[in-house]
Amino acid sequence: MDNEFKPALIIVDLQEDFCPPNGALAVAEGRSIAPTINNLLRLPFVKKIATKDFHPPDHVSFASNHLEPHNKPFTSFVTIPNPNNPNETHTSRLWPIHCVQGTPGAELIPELNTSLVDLVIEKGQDSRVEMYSAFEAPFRHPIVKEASSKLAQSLREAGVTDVFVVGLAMDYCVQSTAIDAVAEGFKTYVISEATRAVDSSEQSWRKTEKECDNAGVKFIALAGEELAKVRSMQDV
Ligand code: VGL
Ligand code: ZN
Repeated sequence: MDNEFKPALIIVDLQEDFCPPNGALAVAEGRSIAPTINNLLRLPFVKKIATKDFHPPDHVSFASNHLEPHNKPFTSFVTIPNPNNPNETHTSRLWPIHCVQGTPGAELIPELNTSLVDLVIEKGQDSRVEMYSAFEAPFRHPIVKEASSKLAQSLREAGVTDVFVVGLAMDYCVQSTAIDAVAEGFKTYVISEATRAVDSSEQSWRKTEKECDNAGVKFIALAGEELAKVRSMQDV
């Protein structure tokens, strides 16, 4: 059926380390989106997935794993090669130590109603590569299969057509996950009220929106027609 509509909800990295007051990489107002996301979890999405940034202690994105002077969290960058092709490289920002496997900072925040989540996907476990996207690392020549998650597969198995992305952080993992969702063939939306950015400036927000728009990701509002369509599924 051409007009089949099977929406999924992807909740990106709603974890302690991305939330005030104690998160190592706290995103302003990060915790405040939990009630909105819990309301979304009550809608009839065919699949509800939460992702977790889940790094080993020696992860390449931690500033502390690099040498002076290029090891300042938030301001230093590192050039990361594709583990399977040194000629493909990717420049990436360095961060404070965050979301280390087995630490409290890696936990989903308790405000999130995980009883309504079908599947939790961990990402970023390969210490050699940064992985903002819940689908795969940013390399394409070739794709780093060892780092890929089972997200695309599980969406396809559920027959998903449309993907609604929320969570943290809008300008990193939400953006990358949404752009990869388009590349995987899904109609993709980011719900503006249900995400927050590391850089919350108007200028940065607009830049992210533009990059998403160029990639075919649509920013929508809670009150928009796309979610009305999801809500209407429970009435039929
Ligand atoms: C993220 C920075 C580093 C995110 C993850 O979830 O947006 N940002 N690791
Ligand atoms: Zn990370």
